[in-house]
Amino acid sequence: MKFPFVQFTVAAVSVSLASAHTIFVQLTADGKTHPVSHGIRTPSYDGPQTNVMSNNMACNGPPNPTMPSDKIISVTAGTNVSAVWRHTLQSGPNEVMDAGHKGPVMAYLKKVTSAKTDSGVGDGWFKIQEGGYSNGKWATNTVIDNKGNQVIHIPKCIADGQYLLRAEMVALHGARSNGGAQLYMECAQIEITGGTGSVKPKTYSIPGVYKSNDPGLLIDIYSMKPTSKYVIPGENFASCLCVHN
Ligand SMILES: [Cu+2]
Repeated sequence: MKFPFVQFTVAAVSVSLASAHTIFVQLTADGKTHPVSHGIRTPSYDGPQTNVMSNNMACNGPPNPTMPSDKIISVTAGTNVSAVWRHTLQSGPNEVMDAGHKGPVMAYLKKVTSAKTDSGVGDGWFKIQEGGYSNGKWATNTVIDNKGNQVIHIPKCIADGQYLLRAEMVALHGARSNGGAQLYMECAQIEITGGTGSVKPKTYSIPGVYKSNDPGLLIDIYSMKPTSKYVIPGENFASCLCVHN
């Protein structure tokens, strides 16, 4: 009885790899979990972006067309928010992403005049959270184990105002070849209050912050050992901005 069952399971996993992508569907902030797509430009399709030089690297887009939102989510500086990841807009907490999708997790902010209308494309982004690989475990698997919650600390030291919050998960199962990394991202429209404004972060352009041959994006993860070092893509942060996890 055991052998046929195991074979069936393996077949099911390899089939789901092709289709089990992921979407940042909703945000928990200031103790409140907002509805799916509230204040987030969610796509109807859960596919990745793979061209790091595309404008759609900023806040997603075709072939995953995104829907605008007229909502802005209030966030208090110095608190943690959770970007909630699901397989599709309809999925529950046990359906986040195929566990075979392994890679780093990042979050960025960009200060904007209008969070509802700014495309996010271009300079202004700074990283506020990242997770990579440690002791054989990928940050994506931490998010899956955490029922899809990517915990992001909103820095106390930044200025109040409207921002785009770009949450991102990267799947590296196909990253042995250039362009094979799958990047998943959505942008939430937020208004930060309670910040001190004492730090002006150095900012970067998206697209531009990643290169297709970055060591964290062009990599054979199947040759890694638990002790292997992994270089998370994107620039480093100024102090105060980052919480490593
Ligand atoms: Cu996928």
